[in-house]
Amino acid sequence: MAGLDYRTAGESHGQKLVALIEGMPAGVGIDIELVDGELRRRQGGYGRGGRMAIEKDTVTVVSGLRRGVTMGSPIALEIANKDWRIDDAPPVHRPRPGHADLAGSLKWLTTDCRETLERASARETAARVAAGALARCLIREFGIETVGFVKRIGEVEARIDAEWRVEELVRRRNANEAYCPDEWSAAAMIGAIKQAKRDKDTLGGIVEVHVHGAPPGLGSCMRRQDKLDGRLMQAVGSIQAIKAVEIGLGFGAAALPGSEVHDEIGYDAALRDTASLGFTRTRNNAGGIEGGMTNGQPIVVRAAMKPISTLLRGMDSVNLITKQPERSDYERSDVCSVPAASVVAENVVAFEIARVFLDKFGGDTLTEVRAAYENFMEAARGIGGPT
Ligand code: EPS
Repeated sequence: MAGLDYRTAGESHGQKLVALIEGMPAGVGIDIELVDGELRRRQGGYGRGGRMAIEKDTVTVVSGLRRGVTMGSPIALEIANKDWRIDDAPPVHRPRPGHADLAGSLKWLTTDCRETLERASARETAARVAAGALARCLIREFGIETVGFVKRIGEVEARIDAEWRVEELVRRRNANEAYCPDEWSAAAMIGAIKQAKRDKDTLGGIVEVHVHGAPPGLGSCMRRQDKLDGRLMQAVGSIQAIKAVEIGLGFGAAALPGSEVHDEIGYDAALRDTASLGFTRTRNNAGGIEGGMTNGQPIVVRAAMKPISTLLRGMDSVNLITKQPERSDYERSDVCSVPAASVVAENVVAFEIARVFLDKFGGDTLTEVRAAYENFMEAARGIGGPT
């Protein structure tokens, strides 16, 4: 049986965005409110541009559900574009540095960058969010919760307390338009975005995703394709404008000795019934993944987003028809979409967790998945002597 996966189709100013999800077991109740809520959040966040005032993203389920519950058949989702005008949209001959414009025009042998930018646009992330939010309906059944938030915008870095759990992070994040759990930094981030707008410039940043409640043993050290850290890096690294992905301490681990990096192991029988199975760690520098597998600690993924490449002030470029120097084209755009990227990353990570979860516990029905999960957890709690 093929595993869980999804594909997307659609252009920024095409008729619709589409996500096709295959491999979801039967019997999973889908919370469309959750999916629409995540689409709404993706459209928001401080720094978004004019397009978001036009669109009201909501999902239409075309197939795969009966009375709100999966049947095991492929699930097709659609999100309509109100700003559907791809045939009339003007050509773009002056590529924006940083966008797909030049590389795509060379690849597809055209002087009109629109041929590429329509698909390369981050509008496609609406379909990814819909697929990821839908997959969350599966992993929630097993107590797995995800939260994504903004860690940095430009020069402003948030202070995140390691003690904050999912509910606390979500509550704090939802209290401001920067989607940042640290309210003081959130205000400074919004100030930085306002300044960038005045400067006709754009800002990037860092987003962070935590996954709580994932059982140990997701992913594998046996095949490179199954290593969960590598899979998360691919999934998150493929999000538009992401230039780096870290797990746990990430790049920070390079500068420290092993004694300060690795998370010492203990055991507390009182935690036996949690995802950790009772094993405790002094910290979580590993970000919940060792040897390409979950270790029962929260998974922590961080990603760096470059600033949006459409600048109101333009940048030096070349007209692809004349080959003469000109400023790059300006298309209506965002000043900063790091808050939106935190929503995308959260849901993309959730989808990948659902995939590895089904790789280990997969079955045709949720009943079988649950039985496999409970069997494993019981067996894993039972290794070693009695506690
Ligand atoms: C986006 C829709 C796009 C842009 C943005 C993301 O709409 P439009 O191009 O019509 O303004 O706002 O796309 C980019 C940042 C990009 O580089 O392509 C969306 O729905 O997220």
